[in-house]
Amino acid sequence: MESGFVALSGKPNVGKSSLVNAILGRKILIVSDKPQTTRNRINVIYTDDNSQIVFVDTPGIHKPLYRLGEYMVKAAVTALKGVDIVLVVVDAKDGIKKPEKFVFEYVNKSGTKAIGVINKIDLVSKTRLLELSRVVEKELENCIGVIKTSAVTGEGIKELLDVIKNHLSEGPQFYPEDMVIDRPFAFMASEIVREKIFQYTYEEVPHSTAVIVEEIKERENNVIYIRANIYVDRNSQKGIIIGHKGSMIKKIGQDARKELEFLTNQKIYLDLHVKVKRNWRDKDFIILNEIGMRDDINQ
Ligand SMILES: Nc1nc2c(ncn2[C@@H]2O[C@H](COP(=O)(O)OP(=O)(O)OP(=O)(O)O)[C@@H](O)[C@H]2O)c(=O)[nH]1
Ligand SMILES: [Mg+2]
Repeated sequence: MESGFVALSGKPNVGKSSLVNAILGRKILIVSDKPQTTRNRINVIYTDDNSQIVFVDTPGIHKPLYRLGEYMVKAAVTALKGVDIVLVVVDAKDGIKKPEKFVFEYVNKSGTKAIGVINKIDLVSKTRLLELSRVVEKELENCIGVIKTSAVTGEGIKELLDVIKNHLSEGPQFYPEDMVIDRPFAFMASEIVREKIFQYTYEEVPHSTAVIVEEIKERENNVIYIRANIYVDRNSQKGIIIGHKGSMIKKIGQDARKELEFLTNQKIYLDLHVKVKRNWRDKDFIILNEIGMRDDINQ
């Protein structure tokens, strides 16, 4: 069997997690139209008859403002080492500016083989792509190819997978063939709730939110009971998450429940509670540990 580890790297919001979902052909990772959606390093496993590719999704590399952000960037940068290939994802619409060069610097320093991925090609003209490819190829020192993709239309996804497969070598099967993610169900559940918060709230609110699943149990009637706490930075944000007469938390809960029911094929009872922990992004290690940052920091 051919196998290997492939990290995705790039500034926030370029479509790293969307690309992993597109490759796997199903939604496994949460995505949103706001930057800094992904907070952890997450392994997503692609397996077919003769290969296994472990995609390592990472948080977007940015200049952090909070300790949470520092941990996220550290998790992203650490992932560059110890993988066989890094997919350096850029947004075709944004082009190559300072934030992209900041990412390229880390990638070049890692010495890892890189494939440039120009994503969101559905949003730009073909002429622009030629020039962009040239720049990416020039800036990435260990570049073994540049692929143009759209995680939305699926264009270029097969080609990307083929190029990755061409660079894999003989290796072990790292995970069981039916495993698609290396995180427990509680993590998936908290991420899905967080995705709905990212979808429905704005400005600092999504970024000030953490979701921690406190309890999961299966009841006699086959209903899975999930209790989760939603932590925010300030009282005003608690009000926004709850919404007028509870309308917002209801919407978040309904959407998350439906997705969880689809995922598990079981009825879900989702019990959400909103709590305030002032400045948790800068100092609350309990929360940072709970949302899985500690593993990322210590590796
Ligand atoms: N039009 C278009 N939109 C895309 C494409 N790929 C991703 N998006 C959108 O871009 C936004 C960001 O996608 P994500 O996959 O969350 O990006 P990310 O790089 O994982 O972002 P972080 O986790 O914040 O670093 C979402 O709104 C996606 O729907 C694409 O190929 N075309
Ligand atoms: Mg992401």
